[in-house]
Amino acid sequence: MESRVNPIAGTGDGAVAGARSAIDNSPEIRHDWSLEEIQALFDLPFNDLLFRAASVHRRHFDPNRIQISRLLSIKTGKCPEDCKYCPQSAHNDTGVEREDLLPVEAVLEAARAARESGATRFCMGAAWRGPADKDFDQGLRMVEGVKARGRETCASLGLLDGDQAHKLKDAGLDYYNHNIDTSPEKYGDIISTRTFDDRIETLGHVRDAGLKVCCGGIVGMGEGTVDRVRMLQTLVNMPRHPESVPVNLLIKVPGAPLEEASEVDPFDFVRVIAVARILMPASHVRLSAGRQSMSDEMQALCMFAGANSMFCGERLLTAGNPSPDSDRSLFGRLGLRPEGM
Ligand code: SAM
Ligand code: DTB
Ligand code: SF4
Repeated sequence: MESRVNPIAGTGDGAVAGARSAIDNSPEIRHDWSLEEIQALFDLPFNDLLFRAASVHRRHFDPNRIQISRLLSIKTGKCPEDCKYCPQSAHNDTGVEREDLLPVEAVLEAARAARESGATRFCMGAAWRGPADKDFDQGLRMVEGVKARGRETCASLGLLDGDQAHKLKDAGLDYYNHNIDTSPEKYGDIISTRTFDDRIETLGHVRDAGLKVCCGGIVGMGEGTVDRVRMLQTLVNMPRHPESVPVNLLIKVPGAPLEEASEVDPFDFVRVIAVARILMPASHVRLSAGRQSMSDEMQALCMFAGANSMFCGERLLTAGNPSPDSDRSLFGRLGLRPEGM
Protein backbone atom coordinates (compact mmCIF):
# COMPACT_ATOMS: atom_id res chain seq x y z
CA MET A 1 0.00 0.00 0.00
CA GLU A 2 1.31 3.47 -0.85
CA SER A 3 2.64 5.48 2.08
CA ARG A 4 0.91 8.78 2.78
CA VAL A 5 3.74 10.17 4.93
CA ASN A 6 3.94 13.94 4.67
CA PRO A 7 7.45 14.95 5.71
CA ILE A 8 6.36 18.41 6.80
CA ALA A 9 3.41 17.28 8.91
CA GLY A 10 3.60 17.50 12.71
CA THR A 11 6.75 18.73 14.47
CA GLY A 12 8.67 16.00 12.71
CA ASP A 13 10.95 15.33 15.65
CA GLY A 14 9.95 12.74 18.23
CA ALA A 15 13.07 13.46 20.28
CA VAL A 16 11.99 17.08 20.71
CA ALA A 17 8.47 15.98 21.62
CA GLY A 18 9.89 13.51 24.15
CA ALA A 19 12.11 16.15 25.73
CA ARG A 20 9.17 18.53 25.87
CA SER A 21 7.12 15.93 27.73
CA ALA A 22 9.86 15.14 30.19
CA ILE A 23 10.05 18.71 31.49
CA ASP A 24 6.37 19.39 31.13
CA ASN A 25 4.91 21.43 33.95
CA SER A 26 1.76 22.41 32.14
CA PRO A 27 -1.36 23.24 34.18
CA GLU A 28 -2.99 20.35 32.31
CA ILE A 29 -0.98 17.98 34.51
CA ARG A 30 -3.12 17.48 37.60
CA HIS A 31 -3.31 14.97 40.41
CA ASP A 32 -6.64 15.95 41.94
CA TRP A 33 -9.22 14.61 39.50
CA SER A 34 -12.58 13.85 41.04
CA LEU A 35 -14.73 10.92 40.03
CA GLU A 36 -17.39 13.30 38.71
CA GLU A 37 -14.92 15.16 36.50
CA ILE A 38 -13.65 11.94 34.94
CA GLN A 39 -17.18 10.59 34.53
CA ALA A 40 -18.09 13.84 32.74
CA LEU A 41 -15.32 13.16 30.19
CA PHE A 42 -16.76 9.69 29.52
CA ASP A 43 -20.20 11.29 29.11
CA LEU A 44 -19.06 13.73 26.41
CA PRO A 45 -20.33 13.14 22.88
CA PHE A 46 -17.74 10.96 21.12
CA ASN A 47 -16.62 13.68 18.71
CA ASP A 48 -16.18 16.25 21.48
CA LEU A 49 -14.16 13.78 23.57
CA LEU A 50 -11.92 12.87 20.65
CA PHE A 51 -11.36 16.48 19.66
CA ARG A 52 -10.34 17.33 23.19
CA ALA A 53 -8.05 14.30 23.52
CA ALA A 54 -6.40 14.90 20.15
CA SER A 55 -5.83 18.57 21.07
CA VAL A 56 -4.14 17.61 24.35
CA HIS A 57 -2.07 15.00 22.50
CA ARG A 58 -0.76 17.60 20.05
CA ARG A 59 0.26 19.99 22.81
CA HIS A 60 2.56 17.37 24.33
CA PHE A 61 3.66 15.06 21.52
CA ASP A 62 4.21 14.82 17.82
CA PRO A 63 0.91 13.10 16.88
CA ASN A 64 2.57 11.26 14.00
CA ARG A 65 5.17 9.46 16.09
CA ILE A 66 4.68 6.19 17.88
CA GLN A 67 6.87 4.51 20.48
CA ILE A 68 7.50 0.83 19.73
CA SER A 69 8.20 -1.76 22.42
CA ARG A 70 8.94 -5.45 22.08
CA LEU A 71 7.89 -8.04 24.63
CA LEU A 72 9.62 -11.25 25.59
CA SER A 73 8.34 -13.82 28.04
CA ILE A 74 11.47 -14.71 30.03
CA LYS A 75 9.58 -17.25 32.17
CA THR A 76 6.33 -18.69 30.90
CA GLY A 77 3.31 -20.41 32.43
CA LYS A 78 2.22 -22.08 35.69
CA CYS A 79 2.08 -18.82 37.60
CA PRO A 80 0.80 -19.30 41.17
CA GLU A 81 -1.49 -16.24 40.94
CA ASP A 82 -5.15 -16.72 39.98
CA CYS A 83 -5.74 -13.76 37.65
CA LYS A 84 -8.97 -14.66 35.83
CA TYR A 85 -7.86 -13.14 32.54
CA CYS A 86 -4.44 -14.70 32.29
CA PRO A 87 -3.34 -17.55 30.02
CA GLN A 88 -0.36 -18.15 32.32
CA SER A 89 -2.10 -18.75 35.63
CA ALA A 90 -1.68 -22.31 36.96
CA HIS A 91 -5.35 -22.02 38.03
CA ASN A 92 -6.48 -21.67 34.40
CA ASP A 93 -6.54 -24.64 32.05
CA THR A 94 -5.35 -22.78 28.95
CA GLY A 95 -2.81 -25.23 27.54
CA VAL A 96 0.13 -22.84 28.05
CA GLU A 97 3.14 -25.01 28.89
CA ARG A 98 5.55 -24.07 31.64
CA GLU A 99 8.96 -22.92 30.41
CA ASP A 100 11.91 -22.30 32.72
CA LEU A 101 13.58 -18.93 33.08
CA LEU A 102 15.43 -18.29 29.81
CA PRO A 103 19.23 -18.20 29.75
CA VAL A 104 20.67 -14.65 29.71
CA GLU A 105 22.23 -15.18 26.25
CA ALA A 106 18.85 -16.07 24.69
CA VAL A 107 17.34 -12.87 26.07
CA LEU A 108 20.21 -10.74 24.73
CA GLU A 109 19.78 -12.30 21.30
CA ALA A 110 16.05 -11.48 21.35
CA ALA A 111 16.84 -7.89 22.38
CA ARG A 112 19.21 -7.53 19.44
CA ALA A 113 16.56 -8.78 17.02
CA ALA A 114 13.97 -6.47 18.59
CA ARG A 115 16.10 -3.38 17.92
CA GLU A 116 16.60 -4.41 14.32
CA SER A 117 12.83 -4.58 13.93
CA GLY A 118 12.42 -0.96 15.13
CA ALA A 119 11.61 -1.36 18.84
CA THR A 120 13.36 1.12 21.13
CA ARG A 121 12.21 -0.54 24.35
CA PHE A 122 12.64 -4.16 25.30
CA CYS A 123 10.21 -5.51 27.91
CA MET A 124 10.84 -8.71 29.80
CA GLY A 125 7.78 -10.35 31.40
CA ALA A 126 7.74 -13.25 33.84
CA ALA A 127 4.87 -15.46 35.01
CA TRP A 128 5.71 -14.95 38.67
CA ARG A 129 3.88 -13.62 41.69
CA GLY A 130 7.23 -11.91 42.23
CA PRO A 131 10.87 -12.85 41.70
CA ALA A 132 12.36 -15.57 43.93
CA ASP A 133 15.95 -15.00 45.09
CA LYS A 134 17.38 -17.76 42.88
CA ASP A 135 15.88 -16.23 39.73
CA PHE A 136 16.33 -12.58 40.58
CA ASP A 137 20.10 -12.43 39.98
CA GLN A 138 19.61 -13.94 36.53
CA GLY A 139 16.93 -11.29 35.85
CA LEU A 140 19.39 -8.57 36.89
CA ARG A 141 21.97 -9.92 34.45
CA MET A 142 19.38 -9.78 31.67
CA VAL A 143 18.66 -6.13 32.46
CA GLU A 144 22.39 -5.29 32.59
CA GLY A 145 23.02 -7.00 29.25
CA VAL A 146 20.09 -5.40 27.43
CA LYS A 147 20.98 -1.98 28.82
CA ALA A 148 24.65 -2.40 27.86
CA ARG A 149 23.52 -2.91 24.27
CA GLY A 150 21.84 0.48 24.25
CA ARG A 151 18.20 -0.55 24.58
CA GLU A 152 15.63 1.00 26.87
CA THR A 153 14.73 -1.69 29.36
CA CYS A 154 11.42 -2.61 30.97
CA ALA A 155 10.62 -5.53 33.25
CA SER A 156 7.33 -6.96 34.49
CA LEU A 157 8.19 -9.44 37.22
CA GLY A 158 5.26 -9.11 39.64
CA LEU A 159 5.40 -7.89 43.22
CA LEU A 160 8.73 -6.40 44.40
CA ASP A 161 10.13 -5.28 47.73
CA GLY A 162 12.15 -2.06 48.06
CA ASP A 163 15.49 -3.83 47.90
CA GLN A 164 14.61 -5.60 44.66
CA ALA A 165 13.43 -2.34 43.09
CA HIS A 166 16.75 -0.65 43.97
CA LYS A 167 18.75 -3.58 42.57
CA LEU A 168 16.82 -3.38 39.30
CA LYS A 169 17.53 0.35 39.12
CA ASP A 170 21.24 -0.25 39.78
CA ALA A 171 21.28 -2.90 37.03
CA GLY A 172 20.13 -0.25 34.54
CA LEU A 173 16.39 -0.85 34.38
CA ASP A 174 14.48 2.13 32.92
CA TYR A 175 10.81 1.13 33.38
CA TYR A 176 8.94 -1.28 35.62
CA ASN A 177 5.56 -2.53 34.38
CA HIS A 178 3.05 -3.30 37.09
CA ASN A 179 -0.61 -2.91 36.18
CA ILE A 180 -3.49 -2.16 38.50
CA ASP A 181 -5.70 -3.84 35.88
CA THR A 182 -9.09 -2.52 37.08
CA SER A 183 -10.78 -0.44 39.78
CA PRO A 184 -9.95 -1.06 43.45
CA GLU A 185 -13.58 -2.11 43.92
CA LYS A 186 -13.50 -4.78 41.18
CA TYR A 187 -9.99 -6.08 41.86
CA GLY A 188 -11.13 -8.85 44.23
CA ASP A 189 -13.50 -10.26 41.57
CA ILE A 190 -10.57 -10.76 39.20
CA ILE A 191 -7.70 -11.85 41.47
CA SER A 192 -7.85 -13.38 44.94
CA THR A 193 -4.19 -14.25 45.55
CA ARG A 194 -3.11 -10.63 46.09
CA THR A 195 -4.78 -7.31 46.76
CA PHE A 196 -4.98 -3.99 44.99
CA ASP A 197 -2.96 -2.53 47.87
CA ASP A 198 -0.18 -5.08 47.24
CA ARG A 199 0.09 -3.66 43.73
CA ILE A 200 0.11 -0.06 44.99
CA GLU A 201 2.83 -0.94 47.51
CA THR A 202 5.09 -2.34 44.76
CA LEU A 203 4.45 0.75 42.64
CA GLY A 204 5.64 2.84 45.61
CA HIS A 205 8.89 0.82 45.83
CA VAL A 206 9.39 1.25 42.08
CA ARG A 207 8.99 5.04 42.32
CA ASP A 208 11.15 5.31 45.41
CA ALA A 209 13.94 3.46 43.60
CA GLY A 210 13.85 6.10 40.83
CA LEU A 211 12.46 3.79 38.16
CA LYS A 212 9.97 5.00 35.57
CA VAL A 213 6.51 3.52 36.02
CA CYS A 214 4.55 1.64 33.38
CA CYS A 215 1.09 1.06 34.82
CA GLY A 216 -2.34 0.59 33.30
CA GLY A 217 -5.05 -2.00 33.04
CA ILE A 218 -7.43 -4.12 31.04
CA VAL A 219 -10.71 -3.15 29.39
CA GLY A 220 -13.33 -5.85 28.76
CA MET A 221 -13.44 -7.84 32.00
CA GLY A 222 -17.12 -7.06 32.56
CA GLU A 223 -16.36 -3.78 34.32
CA GLY A 224 -18.75 -0.83 34.30
CA THR A 225 -17.83 2.71 33.30
CA VAL A 226 -17.46 3.52 36.99
CA ASP A 227 -14.66 0.91 37.22
CA ARG A 228 -12.91 2.49 34.22
CA VAL A 229 -13.29 5.88 35.90
CA ARG A 230 -11.90 4.58 39.19
CA MET A 231 -8.99 2.80 37.50
CA LEU A 232 -7.98 5.96 35.63
CA GLN A 233 -8.55 8.09 38.72
CA THR A 234 -6.15 5.83 40.65
CA LEU A 235 -3.51 6.27 37.94
CA VAL A 236 -3.87 10.02 37.50
CA ASN A 237 -3.93 10.84 41.19
CA MET A 238 -0.67 9.02 41.92
CA PRO A 239 2.01 11.48 43.13
CA ARG A 240 3.45 11.30 39.62
CA HIS A 241 1.65 10.06 36.52
CA PRO A 242 2.99 6.74 35.22
CA GLU A 243 5.30 7.61 32.33
CA SER A 244 3.73 4.77 30.36
CA VAL A 245 0.07 3.73 30.53
CA PRO A 246 -0.77 0.42 28.84
CA VAL A 247 -4.43 0.01 27.97
CA ASN A 248 -5.04 -3.65 27.21
CA LEU A 249 -8.17 -4.98 25.53
CA LEU A 250 -8.90 -8.33 27.16
CA ILE A 251 -7.67 -11.23 25.04
CA LYS A 252 -10.26 -13.91 25.66
CA VAL A 253 -8.20 -17.00 26.20
CA PRO A 254 -9.93 -20.41 26.02
CA GLY A 255 -9.78 -22.01 29.47
CA ALA A 256 -9.44 -18.71 31.38
CA PRO A 257 -12.49 -17.77 33.50
CA LEU A 258 -12.96 -14.56 31.49
CA GLU A 259 -13.15 -16.46 28.22
CA GLU A 260 -16.86 -15.61 27.99
CA ALA A 261 -16.65 -11.94 28.98
CA SER A 262 -18.97 -9.78 26.90
CA GLU A 263 -17.63 -7.85 23.93
CA VAL A 264 -16.56 -4.25 24.45
CA ASP A 265 -18.09 -1.69 22.10
CA PRO A 266 -15.03 -0.47 20.15
CA PHE A 267 -16.09 3.16 20.73
CA ASP A 268 -16.08 2.55 24.48
CA PHE A 269 -12.52 1.26 24.23
CA VAL A 270 -11.51 4.37 22.28
CA ARG A 271 -13.15 6.48 25.01
CA VAL A 272 -10.85 4.90 27.62
CA ILE A 273 -7.81 5.81 25.50
CA ALA A 274 -9.10 9.37 25.01
CA VAL A 275 -9.80 9.90 28.71
CA ALA A 276 -6.37 8.46 29.63
CA ARG A 277 -4.79 10.92 27.19
CA ILE A 278 -6.65 13.91 28.65
CA LEU A 279 -5.83 12.90 32.23
CA MET A 280 -2.15 12.09 31.62
CA PRO A 281 -1.12 14.46 28.82
CA ALA A 282 2.64 13.88 28.94
CA SER A 283 2.56 10.09 29.38
CA HIS A 284 2.86 7.56 26.62
CA VAL A 285 -0.52 5.80 26.34
CA ARG A 286 0.01 2.30 24.95
CA LEU A 287 -2.48 0.53 22.74
CA SER A 288 -1.37 -2.69 24.33
CA ALA A 289 -2.75 -6.27 24.21
CA GLY A 290 -5.72 -7.10 22.01
CA ARG A 291 -4.78 -5.38 18.75
CA GLN A 292 -5.24 -8.63 16.84
CA SER A 293 -8.98 -8.40 17.40
CA MET A 294 -9.17 -4.71 16.38
CA SER A 295 -9.81 -3.39 12.89
CA ASP A 296 -7.28 -1.00 11.35
CA GLU A 297 -9.91 1.70 11.66
CA MET A 298 -10.31 1.10 15.40
CA GLN A 299 -6.54 1.26 15.89
CA ALA A 300 -6.43 4.49 13.88
CA LEU A 301 -9.16 5.99 16.08
CA CYS A 302 -7.18 4.98 19.18
CA MET A 303 -4.14 6.79 17.84
CA PHE A 304 -6.18 9.85 16.97
CA ALA A 305 -7.52 9.74 20.54
CA GLY A 306 -3.95 9.86 21.87
CA ALA A 307 -2.47 6.36 21.92
CA ASN A 308 1.20 6.76 21.00
CA SER A 309 2.85 3.52 21.93
CA MET A 310 2.45 -0.14 20.90
CA PHE A 311 3.92 -3.57 21.23
CA CYS A 312 5.13 -4.82 17.87
CA GLY A 313 6.15 -8.34 16.98
CA GLU A 314 4.13 -11.49 16.30
CA ARG A 315 3.84 -12.45 19.94
CA LEU A 316 3.05 -10.60 23.15
CA LEU A 317 3.99 -12.93 26.03
CA THR A 318 2.04 -16.02 24.99
CA ALA A 319 -0.74 -14.49 22.87
CA GLY A 320 -0.61 -13.33 19.27
CA ASN A 321 -0.15 -9.79 17.98
CA PRO A 322 -0.48 -8.35 14.45
CA SER A 323 2.33 -9.32 12.06
CA PRO A 324 5.18 -6.84 11.49
CA ASP A 325 4.09 -6.59 7.86
CA SER A 326 0.56 -5.54 8.74
CA ASP A 327 1.88 -2.99 11.27
CA ARG A 328 4.32 -1.57 8.73
CA SER A 329 1.47 -1.24 6.26
CA LEU A 330 -0.78 0.42 8.86
CA PHE A 331 1.93 2.93 9.82
CA GLY A 332 2.50 3.74 6.15
CA ARG A 333 -1.19 4.25 5.46
CA LEU A 334 -1.51 6.53 8.49
CA GLY A 335 1.78 8.39 7.99
CA LEU A 336 2.98 7.28 11.43
CA ARG A 337 6.68 7.04 12.16
CA PRO A 338 8.26 5.03 14.97
CA GLU A 339 10.12 7.06 17.59
CA GLY A 340 13.89 6.82 17.28
CA MET A 341 13.85 6.15 13.53
N1 SAM B 1 3.25 -11.63 36.39
C1 SAM B 1 3.51 -10.25 36.27
C2 SAM B 1 2.36 -9.40 36.74
O1 SAM B 1 1.25 -9.89 36.82
O2 SAM B 1 2.58 -8.22 36.98
C3 SAM B 1 3.91 -9.82 34.86
C4 SAM B 1 3.25 -10.42 33.67
S1 SAM B 1 1.50 -10.18 33.50
C5 SAM B 1 1.14 -11.21 32.12
C6 SAM B 1 1.39 -8.50 32.88
C7 SAM B 1 0.05 -7.95 32.50
O3 SAM B 1 -0.42 -8.56 31.32
C8 SAM B 1 -1.09 -8.13 33.46
O4 SAM B 1 -1.04 -7.24 34.52
C9 SAM B 1 -2.29 -7.83 32.55
O5 SAM B 1 -2.60 -6.45 32.58
C10 SAM B 1 -1.79 -8.23 31.18
N2 SAM B 1 -2.53 -9.39 30.64
C11 SAM B 1 -2.37 -10.68 31.00
N3 SAM B 1 -3.26 -11.47 30.36
C12 SAM B 1 -4.00 -10.67 29.58
C13 SAM B 1 -5.08 -10.90 28.67
N4 SAM B 1 -5.61 -12.10 28.49
N5 SAM B 1 -5.60 -9.83 28.02
C14 SAM B 1 -5.10 -8.60 28.22
N6 SAM B 1 -4.08 -8.32 29.06
C15 SAM B 1 -3.54 -9.35 29.74
C1 DTB C 1 0.92 -5.00 29.60
O1 DTB C 1 0.17 -4.11 30.05
N1 DTB C 1 0.60 -5.85 28.65
C2 DTB C 1 1.66 -6.76 28.38
C3 DTB C 1 2.80 -6.23 29.29
N2 DTB C 1 2.15 -5.21 30.03
C4 DTB C 1 3.64 -7.12 30.10
C5 DTB C 1 1.30 -8.18 28.52
C6 DTB C 1 0.12 -8.58 27.68
C7 DTB C 1 -0.07 -10.04 27.85
C8 DTB C 1 -1.15 -10.57 26.98
C9 DTB C 1 -1.35 -12.03 27.15
C10 DTB C 1 -0.17 -12.90 26.77
O2 DTB C 1 0.55 -12.61 25.80
O3 DTB C 1 0.05 -13.92 27.44
FE1 SF4 D 1 0.75 -14.54 36.90
FE2 SF4 D 1 0.98 -12.03 35.99
FE3 SF4 D 1 -0.61 -13.85 34.74
FE4 SF4 D 1 -1.36 -12.91 37.08
S1 SF4 D 1 -1.10 -11.71 35.23
S2 SF4 D 1 -1.37 -15.08 36.46
S3 SF4 D 1 0.61 -12.66 38.12
S4 SF4 D 1 1.59 -13.93 34.92
